[in-house]
Amino acid sequence: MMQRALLIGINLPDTDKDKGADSLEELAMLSETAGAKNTSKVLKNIKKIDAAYYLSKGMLEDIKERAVLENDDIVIIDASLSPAQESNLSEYFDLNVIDRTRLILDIFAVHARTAESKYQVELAMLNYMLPRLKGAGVMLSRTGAGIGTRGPGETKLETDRRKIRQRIVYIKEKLKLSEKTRSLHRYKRGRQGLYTAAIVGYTNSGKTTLMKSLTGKGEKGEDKLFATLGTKMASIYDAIGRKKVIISDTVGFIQNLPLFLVESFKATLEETVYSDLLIHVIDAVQKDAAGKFEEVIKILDEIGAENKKIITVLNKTDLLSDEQVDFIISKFEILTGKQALAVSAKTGKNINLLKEKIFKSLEN
Ligand SMILES: Nc1nc2c(ncn2[C@@H]2O[C@H](COP(=O)(O)OP(=O)(O)OP(=O)(O)O)[C@@H](O)[C@H]2O)c(=O)[nH]1
Ligand SMILES: [Mg+2]
Repeated sequence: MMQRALLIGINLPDTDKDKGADSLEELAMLSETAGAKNTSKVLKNIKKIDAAYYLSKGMLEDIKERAVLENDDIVIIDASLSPAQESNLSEYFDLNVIDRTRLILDIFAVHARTAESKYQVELAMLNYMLPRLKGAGVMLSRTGAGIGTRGPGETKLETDRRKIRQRIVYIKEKLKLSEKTRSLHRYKRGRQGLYTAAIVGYTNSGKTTLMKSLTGKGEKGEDKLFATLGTKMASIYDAIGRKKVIISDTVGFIQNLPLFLVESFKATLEETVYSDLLIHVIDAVQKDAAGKFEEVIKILDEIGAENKKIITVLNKTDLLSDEQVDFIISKFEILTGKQALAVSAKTGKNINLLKEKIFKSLEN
């Protein structure tokens, strides 16, 4: 389903200029991943957030005029809107209006494959919907298929408040069960002296491709945000084939990821929290690699994985010259105080070196 989307980027007074534009670029990628076509973008400098509409009166008029001219189907605001702001804007524009969170939820819904990730996405969506229900439970957003209205898999999302609460309890129990199974597996691995390493990083940084390059298993990477939502595991062996480390690939991070979404993915993220080592993948060619690095570290803090051993890899270096790679590595070191290993998951550059580092760091 193709929808014309008008994307509204936001520059707040206390953040630096590039941040809003960068985030808007990312919003464009997100909306493309969600299936929007012919998106147009506007960046607005906000002096003060309006309680009822988020945007100022003048901006509202501008946007409405533009949406009519362009024949847009949906307006996507690069912010976290309150339920009231969302419905007020929707009414004012006479269009479906969604925020960044709902767009991400929508992508999650379409990409969830495993039973566990479907439950996790549904849980996140139900939690998102609860405060947005009117009366007995009518969703504020206009229904009908399209971005911002989809549920995970074939599930029809419940809209009755009482039933939603029951469903949340049911899903939480299901997730607790899968958590138990995981913890049992971890316990067994621990008893066998098996080490685990989790690949983490910003979405689209190349985690799944690295997984495949390291282990020979897993899926092909995709040029999409949030292609991976569940956890996949595969093993690597040391040079003499005696020692084994289990590698897991998991959901990527993004800036302004709402905490409730992180919490919904607790079961998946546990592999990260309980692993012996993290392999943090950075996309060397994206804008603001250092900012995205910080964003990932922040989320690792939030899920309680801040004190882990970390190997940082700078991926996609096949797209850069040696000089550029050296420059980024040293700049990264100055900015973060950390060393990074330049690799290419695609061509296999330094992947054996990475393997060596993995075994070495787990020895001590
Ligand atoms: N040139 C180049 N492209 C790469 C490399 N590694 C990954 N890519 C590409 O980057 C895109 C994203 O790769 P994925 O492996 O799916 O990234 P991911 O981190 O798993 O992404 P999500 O699961 O969506 O968070 C794909 O188009 C890959 O082909 C690399 O070393 N070099
Ligand atoms: Mg992936």
